[in-house]
Amino acid sequence: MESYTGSQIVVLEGLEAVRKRPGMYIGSTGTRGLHHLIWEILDNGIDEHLAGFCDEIIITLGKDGSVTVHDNGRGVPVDIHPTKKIPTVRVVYTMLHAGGKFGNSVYKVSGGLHGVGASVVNALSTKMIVEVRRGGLVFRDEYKDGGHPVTMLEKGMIPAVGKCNKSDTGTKVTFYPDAEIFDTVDFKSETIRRKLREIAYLNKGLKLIFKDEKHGETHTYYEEDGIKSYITHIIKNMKEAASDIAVLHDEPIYIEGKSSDIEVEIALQYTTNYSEQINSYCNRINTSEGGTLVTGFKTALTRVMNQYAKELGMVKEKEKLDGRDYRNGLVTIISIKHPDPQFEGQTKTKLGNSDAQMAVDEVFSREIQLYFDKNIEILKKILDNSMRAYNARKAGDKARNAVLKQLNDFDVRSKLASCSSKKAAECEIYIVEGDSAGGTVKTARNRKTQAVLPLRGKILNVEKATLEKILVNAEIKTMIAAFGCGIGDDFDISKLRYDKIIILTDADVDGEHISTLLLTFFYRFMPELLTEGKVYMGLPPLYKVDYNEGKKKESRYLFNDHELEKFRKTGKKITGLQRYKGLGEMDAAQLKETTLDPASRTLARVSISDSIEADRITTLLMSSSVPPRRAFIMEEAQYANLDV
Ligand code: 1YM
Repeated sequence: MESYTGSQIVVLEGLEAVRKRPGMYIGSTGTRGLHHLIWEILDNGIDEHLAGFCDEIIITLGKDGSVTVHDNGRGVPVDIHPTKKIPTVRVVYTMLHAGGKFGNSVYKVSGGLHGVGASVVNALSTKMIVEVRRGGLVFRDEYKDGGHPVTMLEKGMIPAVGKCNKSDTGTKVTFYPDAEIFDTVDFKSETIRRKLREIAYLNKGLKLIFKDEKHGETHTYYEEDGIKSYITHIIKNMKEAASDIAVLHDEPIYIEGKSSDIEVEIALQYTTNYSEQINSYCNRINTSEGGTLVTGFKTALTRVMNQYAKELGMVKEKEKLDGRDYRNGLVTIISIKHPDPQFEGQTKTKLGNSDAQMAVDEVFSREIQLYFDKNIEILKKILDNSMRAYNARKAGDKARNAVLKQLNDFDVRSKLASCSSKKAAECEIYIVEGDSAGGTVKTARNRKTQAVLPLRGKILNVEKATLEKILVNAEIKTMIAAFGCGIGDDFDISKLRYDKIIILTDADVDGEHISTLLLTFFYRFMPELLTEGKVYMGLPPLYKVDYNEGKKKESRYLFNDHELEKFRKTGKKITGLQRYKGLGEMDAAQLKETTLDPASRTLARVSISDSIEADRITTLLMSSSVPPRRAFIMEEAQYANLDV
């Protein structure tokens, strides 16, 4: 066996660092971090598609717990790397790369946790096999135990293991995640399917085949029309949720163009809905905090529409329509490809490049005018709709101002048990289902830092209602007043009085329904609460077991049936088992220990990880059937980034 070269030893030290602090590289060692391994390998295949060399990727979930990603691109180079002096493929799979920028592909992914590189996946796997087809030969490089090469080099090169057709090229990577690193190594088919669907929408012409051997199913994702079909998908979901929503024009409008080095793609369609929805992506990364690409779009739309409104004489001189009116009912996807994206903001999902603003503005205003000049009837319908929005807004402003004025201390004091500290950074608010549980929480809480707002009954379904209607609801009014940061267009997160908003409901269908309604309300009117990670779910335990540990009597809380099952397998002698039907069954001391005390409670942070998911939250789940709602809460808790 050839000995490692000097650089190879440094390499393994790098991968060892990944094993020591995996969270730093993949976010968490929970379900989310586990799936991140797939996205990481997949990203390289998608980069190859963006570079124009790959049109099919097969993802296989093996029965043996492995994942295989196979693309038909050029194949990772196997020649000797000019500076590292080992085969390039080994450099890619064993060396850490800052920011993941590697190779010369123009549009590399480099935001958030993306692009940490394939070597991180290798570091966190017990076994990894990379098979490259290139130049009529098949190469195979294998690693074990977190990136240690198994394949012996011959004259410094990876030996070919077979021949293939010269035109048959590609990269196939198989890995086995390390069960000692991850809390679970159980991949979720549903999560993979949802991600592949989004990738297909954002990469038209790329075929993604998911072979789910665990369930004996195959799914293919291919969207010839890319983001245009994405719009259709979103609107279909909206209609399922609220049957009275219609479109103003039959087909989504699709625009594409290039300005400098920036490729711009926009799809949009107007609906009769009240709200607007803009999903934006840069190099396929969901820029959920928006940024320059969204600003460019909004400015251009307002300018172009103002001009048309004036030319067509549809708006009187004294009426002052603004951007909000022109975006009323609008569903838009903006997707750009930028050679050097700068991601900013709290969650690194806000695009900062000013040239992106100019590119989107230029491409959109040029192309939309060409479109409207040919489709004047559609333009008129949109302008009519904007005019209606303007009139409703004027009427609504009056009503809203009246309601907001009423939000005085009396309203809040009647329901809210506030905390004495005025320092937002240390304060938390518990929104608790039911008056009786609310009462116990009030007794058990830390009065200095923990405020309690009990919710009586169900809050109204906010998806279909206008803001004016919603503001009539007493529970919601109290909540807005307690948060202190306004709502809708007036929302200002810097005024939020609490660092954490913690939803505490029973672990039953009603509880799930209430939390879904609350999350939907936040998502629609205070989305920053979610994007800034301010919202948490309290996770009260489902069981308390008393057991004997040798001669000592011990007790422990368990959160679900799975944990109980696991506990039973330990063979410990169980002397008592209590199942909590609801928060109301816990006494103040138990509630304090399990859900209030920061030292011992378990919270799940609620996040919106991708926009299809966000879209699913607001639309599908608000339909009248109960099962999909439950699915959301369960999944969200599972995805949650646990903060113990
Ligand atoms: C299943 C995962 O990694 N495909 C893949 C990776 C690369 C290439 C092609 C590639 C890139 C370039 C030139 C280039 C990578 N190559 C490198 C590096 N699929 C998967 N397919 N030739 C081939 O970017 O110039 C890193 S990734 F650095 F070696 F070029």
